[in-house]
Amino acid sequence: MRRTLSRYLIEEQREKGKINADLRLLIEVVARACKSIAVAIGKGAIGGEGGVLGEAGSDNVQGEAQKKLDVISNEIFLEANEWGGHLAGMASEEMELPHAIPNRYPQGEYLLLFDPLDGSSNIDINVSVGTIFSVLRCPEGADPTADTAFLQPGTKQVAAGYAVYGPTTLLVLTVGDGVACFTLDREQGSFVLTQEHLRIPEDTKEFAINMSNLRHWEPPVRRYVEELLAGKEGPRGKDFNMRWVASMVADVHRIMTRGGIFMYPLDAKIKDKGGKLRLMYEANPMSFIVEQAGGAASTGRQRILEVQPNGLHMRVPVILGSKNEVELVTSYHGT
Ligand code: P6P
Repeated sequence: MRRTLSRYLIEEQREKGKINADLRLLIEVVARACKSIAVAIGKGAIGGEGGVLGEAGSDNVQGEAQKKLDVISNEIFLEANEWGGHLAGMASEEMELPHAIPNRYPQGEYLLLFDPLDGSSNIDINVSVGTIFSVLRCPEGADPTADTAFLQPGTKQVAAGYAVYGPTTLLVLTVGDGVACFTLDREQGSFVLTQEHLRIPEDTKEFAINMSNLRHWEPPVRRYVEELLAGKEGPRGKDFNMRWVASMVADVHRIMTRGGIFMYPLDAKIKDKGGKLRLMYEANPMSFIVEQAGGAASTGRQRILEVQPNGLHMRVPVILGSKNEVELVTSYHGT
């Protein structure tokens, strides 16, 4: 009997007591929203008037040109999640301020943060993109329309996941009981459990970084990468391979599948912003997932999950993946 996402979540609730009914239902709604985004992206391939490719003609709060699908994906997440009664509020990469749950709907105890379509610059070249989400509890008495309710360290997450829209549509999820991977059965329209208890090998021969920023890197990262490039003749004594999809979800999923280290470090070009990737809805959920699979996630100077957020769209350096590699490059920051 195939275990669907629904069955997995019911087991996590009833047999393990890891989640309650509200969180189970919230994750089911998020999964349905990801299915809708997968359909919207597929329509983009059709193009023409009904197509959803190309620029939306607007910028998001990050000052990044929005793709039509960025806006559509954000709307899908808001509409799917605001009526269910599980949420006190939502926050998105695509919106400056939190989204209040309309008064006509019941409020719940959770906060949902998401990057509705990460890597969307890859859409027009048909490379895998994804959705990243994080779930927090709304603090007692907090105003969920104020970003302060959301500014909790990543250790407070109760669930996190990502969807990969690629050759198959996958949902990778943790509720704090390891990491499970579900594959969308397009005929049934349901996510089927295809891997449970994913583990990231502690060692690797594969690294992911945008090499074009080399001249901007801080010395510890430069030292670490140059040692990888030196291969078996260098201090590491083995050759390394490099991958860079420029879609965090795709790069992280490769690491979840076969190990590796992903780095978007601080560099002189983005130093004033604190980094490239966003803490609340990219780094934190991915770090929760990676740590639950036996990996590590650091800014280079501290554990990402322990960073105290100072803003909804705060950026941080990200170094995550195979534990021994993350610890090595982090140790270089200490020297
Ligand atoms: P660069 C996509 O825009 C993203 O936020 C992540 O998905 C990805 O890892 C990174 O930026 C790619 O950045 O500078 O290589 O284009």
